[in-house]
Amino acid sequence: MEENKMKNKELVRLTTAGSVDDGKSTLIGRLLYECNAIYSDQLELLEKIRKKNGGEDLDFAFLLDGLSAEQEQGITIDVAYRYFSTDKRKYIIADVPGHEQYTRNMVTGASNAQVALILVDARKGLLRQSKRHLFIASLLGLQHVAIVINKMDLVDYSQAVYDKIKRDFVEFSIKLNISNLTFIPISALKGEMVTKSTGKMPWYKGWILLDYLENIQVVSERNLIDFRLPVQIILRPDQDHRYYAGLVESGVFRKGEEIMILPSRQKSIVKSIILGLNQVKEASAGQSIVFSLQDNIDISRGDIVVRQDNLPRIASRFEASLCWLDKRPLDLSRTYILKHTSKEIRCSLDVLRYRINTDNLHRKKAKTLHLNEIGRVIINTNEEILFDPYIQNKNLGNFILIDEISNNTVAAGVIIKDKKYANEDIASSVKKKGAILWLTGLSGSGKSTIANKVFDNLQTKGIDCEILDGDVIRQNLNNHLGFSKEDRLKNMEIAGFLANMLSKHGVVVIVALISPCKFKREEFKNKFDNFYEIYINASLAVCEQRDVKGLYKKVRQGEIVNFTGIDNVYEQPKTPDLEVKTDKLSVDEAVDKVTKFIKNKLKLFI
Ligand code: ADX
Repeated sequence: MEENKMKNKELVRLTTAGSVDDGKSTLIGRLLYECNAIYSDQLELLEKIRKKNGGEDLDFAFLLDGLSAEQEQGITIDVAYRYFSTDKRKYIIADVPGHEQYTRNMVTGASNAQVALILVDARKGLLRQSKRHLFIASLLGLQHVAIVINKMDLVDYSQAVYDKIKRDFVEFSIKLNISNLTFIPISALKGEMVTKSTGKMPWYKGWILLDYLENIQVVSERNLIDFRLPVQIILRPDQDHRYYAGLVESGVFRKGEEIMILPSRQKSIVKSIILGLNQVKEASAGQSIVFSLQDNIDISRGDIVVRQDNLPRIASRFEASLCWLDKRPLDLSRTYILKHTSKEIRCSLDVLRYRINTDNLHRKKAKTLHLNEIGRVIINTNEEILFDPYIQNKNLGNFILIDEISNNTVAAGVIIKDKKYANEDIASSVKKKGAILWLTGLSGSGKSTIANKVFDNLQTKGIDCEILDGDVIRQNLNNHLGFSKEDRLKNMEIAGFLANMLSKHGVVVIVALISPCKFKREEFKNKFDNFYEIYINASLAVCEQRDVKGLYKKVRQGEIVNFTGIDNVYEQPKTPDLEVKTDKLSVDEAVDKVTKFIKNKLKLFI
């Protein structure tokens, strides 16, 4: 009966974080003590210490500190887990050291916690470490964060002090993704507002810490929707039977259901599920099972069992937030081992997009990440991995990086799902396609300007693109060509040839060429895949008035002959795929029009 009661209690995982000396050990000791989780011999020891030191309060810090290896250094060095329970809930506290250099431990402690208690010394307020801890809590998507303002006894239980600290934290956390932020003023040493209140802070109308812990809603972290089961071991008890073992990372796995194996996409029906020693009808997130399938299909370690109508993403390039945990800084020229679910794959960190300054949340360009620094990276893996974004499914969205030589865990990361990431993904499908945007029009109509800006738009979305500009091609390849009809045709031929070659390899090529010959453009349209004729149209008068390069002036002075639109014909497109009237639109509008056009053609989300 007793045991049953224990079993049914809801489990709450807490992580604590704070700075050195803010009284974390005292708080945890106090919680354990008041929830009767301290042994009598430990209590006797505390009593002895109190008498020896002549203090009036038991010093719980001794209790915890005495247990770990930190006495000499005066700091706790590893994550230690403590347990206590109330009538209602069971608690596991990850006791995470406050020293900034141990961010690594905070990541470990917080990665499976539902609640973070961030301790603050009332006399010191919001410190760098608190900011870092808040940031990590938001990065790891913790459901609840409580700012526990300790040592209120040392500031005369002052409301003004509390208000100021609260204001500072709120201001800082606005930019963070933390849904539930709570503030609790306490004195761990005096036992005020930890499990009870003795009325020292009548102005405070919020939770007592323990009541807060007892009452917050802890939604199960388990994702029961997206069924994912990475295969860890393949068992062959005899020739005819094959069993597979693995942990149901998320979702529910049922006997008799059709499943799909990734990456091979083979399908089968679940024949049996064994949990412990029993055959069961279903297994859910968090359970390690053995199962068999109706068909004898080839499955390897690291394959993932899913349902066909709910697939994870498959990619060898993705964007992630990374917390660097090694003394040796990140080296972009090296490879690392990415450990994700049951797979270990070699990877390189392609791009360090930025580093986050956790003091002010600014993003900064950086060449590397040092110990405890956090940044946004793009990772390339040697093989495709199957994943979900972290916010959707923690288990399939997190990974660690291992140094192959030292075997150290050098970083912990979460795979991001955001707009940019989605574009990365789509960009790779565009890669297979490629396209030619052929901008034709008079000199001065705006072809190069538009080409450059559209290029920038596409490139920032991770799309491979290139510009072939008439001036540049002529300078580098075709400087033997002049402006006769014949030479212009040759010029077009060469540009068309290049564009087609590049686009076949998945590049979006933006050509900016007067290309006055209609039949040649038509020929390209028929010959090349994804060729789009875009007419950059401005009247001759407008082009001449702009005269960006001063050429029209020279023409009028007789210094240039055969000039398009003046003494050399420009054959307007009759049915261009797109017409952009640059004498009616602003540059931005024109660029927007072309960008939207290509976006639509290639189904991009820009
Ligand atoms: S095309 O007619 O052969 O397609 P292209 O786009 O490569 O022309 O080159 C045009 C550029 O060459 C113009 O932007 C201008 O700077 C320069 N240019 C020099 N002479 C002429 C000319 N007679 N006609 C047109 N452009 C000229």
